[in-house]
Amino acid sequence: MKKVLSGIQPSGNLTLGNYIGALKNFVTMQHEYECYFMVVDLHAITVPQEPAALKEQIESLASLYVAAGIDPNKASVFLQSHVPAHAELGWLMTTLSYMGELERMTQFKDKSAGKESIPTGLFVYPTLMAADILLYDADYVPVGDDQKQHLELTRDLSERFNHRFGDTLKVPEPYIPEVGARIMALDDASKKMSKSSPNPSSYIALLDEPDVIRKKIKRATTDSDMSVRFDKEKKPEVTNLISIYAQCSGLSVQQIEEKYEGKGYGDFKKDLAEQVVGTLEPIQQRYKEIRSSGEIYDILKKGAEKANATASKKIKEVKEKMGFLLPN
Ligand code: AQP
Repeated sequence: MKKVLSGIQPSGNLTLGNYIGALKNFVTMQHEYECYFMVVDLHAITVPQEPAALKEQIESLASLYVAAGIDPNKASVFLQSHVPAHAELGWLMTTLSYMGELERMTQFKDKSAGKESIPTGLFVYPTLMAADILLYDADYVPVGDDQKQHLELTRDLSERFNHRFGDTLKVPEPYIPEVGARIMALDDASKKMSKSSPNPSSYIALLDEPDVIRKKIKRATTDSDMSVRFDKEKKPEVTNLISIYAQCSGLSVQQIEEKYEGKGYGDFKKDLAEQVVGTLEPIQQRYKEIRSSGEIYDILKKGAEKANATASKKIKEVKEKMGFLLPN
């Protein structure tokens, strides 16, 4: 069976962008593949996190995975920090990487822009991400298209390793949704919707109350043209809202354009808000149940056991190939 692996950072309130670009695909893929879905807590600390907030974000994100429909009996749900091989292979991958290729990563450039002191972790983040994927021989990695460049680096590193030490690591493929691969901020369609944005009205959080969602969509930036048309170049804001509508309703872009032909943005936005509320309400309901039951601890324990079993075999193989002396 082909393998799938992906993760999300517990670095803030999960957004509709994370859901559409990643989580929604996780839920679909668990029925067809052997899946590993992590909370990448070691990645979250590449920017400073307050310990109590980090702990809450980790538990919240793991619970959201399950609330969104990941079945822990089908897929392994676990924390990256519960599987020591991630940090270990991360270091080994760092030693195979070059400064120049890491400097070219656009996410690094964006996240370090304007900072006086740039954390080293932010710089080497993609080598840890490569390790996350390569430990499990993942065939596919469901991500939004902002992660495509990191995945290309993962492919380069695995090919480099195989070339130098012999065939060991699987070269993975990205799995990027056709519509909604990059959901943009509600207030500025030139920026992606991001959970660590300081402006909460730029994103819809998965745990936002229905009335907050309605308000945010009502205020979302549009244009003066007043036609509901998908056009990334000329109408980026409306195009973004259509992508969200399509992903939440299951309608195609064309069906949405036809539905709102000759109507203004008022009706479109009202219906869009109800589509989003309708998508998130069952997730929020299930989330509350999971948080109050404490069941997530058992799920994470079971998930880590399975992940450790796979990852520890791979790290042993990698170290052997590289020339490390293994313990008896
Ligand atoms: N706006 C987006 N549209 C589509 N997909 C998105 N993803 C993130 N934002 C969007 C996808 O969500 C997954 C988790 O991403 P991550 O937590 O590893 O970090 P990120 O890509 O840096 O996401 P954020 O929300 O912007 O987090 P912060 O603000 O902490 O950096 C990935 O698959 C990503 O593609």
